[in-house]
Amino acid sequence: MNRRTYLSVVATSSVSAVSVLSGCSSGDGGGGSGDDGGQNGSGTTPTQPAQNTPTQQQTPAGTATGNATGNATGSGTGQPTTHTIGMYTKNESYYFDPIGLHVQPGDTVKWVIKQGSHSTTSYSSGNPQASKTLIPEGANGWNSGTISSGSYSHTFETTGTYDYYCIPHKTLGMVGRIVCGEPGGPATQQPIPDKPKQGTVPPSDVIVQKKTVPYPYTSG
Ligand SMILES: [Cu+2]
Repeated sequence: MNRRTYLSVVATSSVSAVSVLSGCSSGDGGGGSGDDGGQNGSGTTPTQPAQNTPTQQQTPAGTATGNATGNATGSGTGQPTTHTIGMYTKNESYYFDPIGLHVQPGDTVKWVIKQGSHSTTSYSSGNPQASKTLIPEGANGWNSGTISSGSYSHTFETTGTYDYYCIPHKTLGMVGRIVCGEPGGPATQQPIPDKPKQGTVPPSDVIVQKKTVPYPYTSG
C-alpha cells in the first residue's frame, strides 16, 4: 500500500522513474502474485479432486444403503402393497385364486371378478351365513355383496389370520384365507367350516412361507 502510494507519487513526478519502477512493480507484483496465485490455485485444485475422490468413494457406500432399502421394500416390509385375488367360475368350480395370501399391515387386497358373480365376505358377525367369527379380535370384517363385474378392495390393519367366503358359493367351497403379518386369532384355532371343492385351505404358516398360494392347494 505504502509502496504503491510512493510509486504513484513517483509516477506523477517523473516519467523515467515511472518507466523503471512500473517495470519493476509489474515484474515483482504482477508476476509474483500471478505465480503465487497460479500455484495456490493449482495446489487447491488437486486438493479438491482429492476431496471429491473420497466423496465418490462414499457414494458407493450410499448406494449400498439404497440397495438395502430396496431389498427391504422387495421383501414386503416397505411401502403398502395392493394384492389382487381373482374370483372365478370355471369348470363347474367356484374359487378364489390365490386361495391363500400373505399381506402386511396396511396392505390392500383387491378382489377382481374374472368369471361369474361372486362376493368376498369375511367370517365375522353381521355378515350373511357367517356362522362363526374367523378373523382376529378387534379386526374389521368386510362384505362386498354379490357383484358380477369390477372389483372390491379391503385394507388390512390388524395382524392375524382371516377366513372369508363367497355368499352364493359358500356351500360349494368358495373360500379363502389371508394372513396379515403373523398368524393368529380364531381361524388358527378351529377349522374353516366350508371346504374347497379341490384341495384344502392352506394353513397359516404355509401362507406365510409361500406368500401366495394358488388354487387348488393340496398338502403333501
Ligand atoms: Cu362365488
